[in-house]
Amino acid sequence: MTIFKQITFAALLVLGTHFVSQVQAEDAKAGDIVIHQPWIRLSPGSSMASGYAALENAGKADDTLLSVKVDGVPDSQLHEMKMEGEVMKMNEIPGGLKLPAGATVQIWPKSSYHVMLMGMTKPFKVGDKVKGTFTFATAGKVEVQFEVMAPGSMPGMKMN
Ligand SMILES: [Cu+2]
Repeated sequence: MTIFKQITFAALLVLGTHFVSQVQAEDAKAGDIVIHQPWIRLSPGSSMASGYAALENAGKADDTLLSVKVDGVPDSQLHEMKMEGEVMKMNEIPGGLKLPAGATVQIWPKSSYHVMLMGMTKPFKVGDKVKGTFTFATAGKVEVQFEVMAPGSMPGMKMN
């Protein structure tokens, strides 16, 4: 196990305890899936950005996140970061992101997942509210509102 993986695992454990099962103002729900706090982090001087959320599967069956679309973003992919030798690489997750029953999967800067948002011609501004759609294999489609945040920033841990 690499140091990076150990740190990521520790971060997941810490973050995991902060999430509660309540639906909050900006959360969205589709079937048994709750999308907690969708937000977008801008990249400085770039036509790319990253999308984040915490996905809680409150059901008894596994589900899969198939895609995340964002208004004004021509191309988006679910990415996983991995160490390949000494180099950190990111790749599209084949077949989508698995959401085990009863678990919360973090698409978050300290996890290995993010939604890569590409090809924007009109950049978002900090504080924008941007519409998007999450599509799940079982739970179907759900509309969300992303909050746009500055490079390097992150929502406060206001989950509980
Ligand atoms: Cu990426």
